[in-house]
Amino acid sequence: MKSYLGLLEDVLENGVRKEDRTGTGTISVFGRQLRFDLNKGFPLLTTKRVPFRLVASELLWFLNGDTNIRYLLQHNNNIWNEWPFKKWVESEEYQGPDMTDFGIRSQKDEKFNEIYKNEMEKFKNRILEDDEFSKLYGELGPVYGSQWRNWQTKDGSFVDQIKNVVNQIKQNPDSRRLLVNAWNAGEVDNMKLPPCHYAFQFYVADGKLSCMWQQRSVDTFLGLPFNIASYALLTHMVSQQCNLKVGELIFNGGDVHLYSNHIEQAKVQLSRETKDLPELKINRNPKSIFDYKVEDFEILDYSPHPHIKAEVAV
Ligand code: UFP
Repeated sequence: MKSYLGLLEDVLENGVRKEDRTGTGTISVFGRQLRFDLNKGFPLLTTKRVPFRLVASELLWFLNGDTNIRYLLQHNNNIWNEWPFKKWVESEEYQGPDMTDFGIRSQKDEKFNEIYKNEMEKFKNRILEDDEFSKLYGELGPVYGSQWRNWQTKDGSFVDQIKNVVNQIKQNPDSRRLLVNAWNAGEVDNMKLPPCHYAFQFYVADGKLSCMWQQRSVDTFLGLPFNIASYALLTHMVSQQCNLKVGELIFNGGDVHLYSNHIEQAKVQLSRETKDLPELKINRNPKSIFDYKVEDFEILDYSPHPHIKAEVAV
């Protein structure tokens, strides 16, 4: 996993200052690739702890075709909360304290942060307990899960890209069309967050399954370690379903950036020694790619350096 740290160094050295949608500010480079041999261990960073449990529940949520945060909250996964929360606090129905620019303000203003956390807790509880509310405010729009499993065609039918790609890998492993695409140009405007990792392709050779994904926008410190683990897990699952060994995992990034409030954290991470990679154990051979549960996965021999706190830019 030296290559991830190499990328952090690259962005620190070559990154150009660039303003961004969130108002945080970044340093950024364009067009980078990382490659991981999945036979050399599971690519979870060892220079800080990456919460694998959250990676797994998010991936299963995508694979379920689900686009409502309720499932994530039921699995104690809070990584998508900010987007629906924004919709809620900007709605006519919301009567609580002013939450304008809550992302930035909660980082800078301790008193506001308390009020924000309190509103967020109330919001989460309502999503979990109130069906109507969750339908209205827990929905993220046609994000990953919807495009992966239910891409709507012109004639109104739906394409299950995941089912199709797994079948194709089994029946036609030499195909050069083993692709899943989440960038649905006609629907991007309805999504709370247009896909960051917008396409992936599988490749079979020598009985091994490789996967390459495309990511238009890369939060190198917070997002990327998560994205690497997620595609590594997906590749292991698909290879198990198709009776193949795992091959390589390849990341292609477009706007690869470090937020200005992650720079010190990135330097801390670079000062740490890498350790041996953990192993992924899948405890069961489920009957399809859609039948996995979080408990089926175990990460063995993972003893990373501690977590490094950093704020998400919303
Ligand atoms: N981001 C990631 N990985 C993800 C994800 C988001 O790095 O899986 F969903 C980051 C990239 C960027 C921000 O910093 O979230 C999305 O903002 P934008 O849509 O403006 O690129």
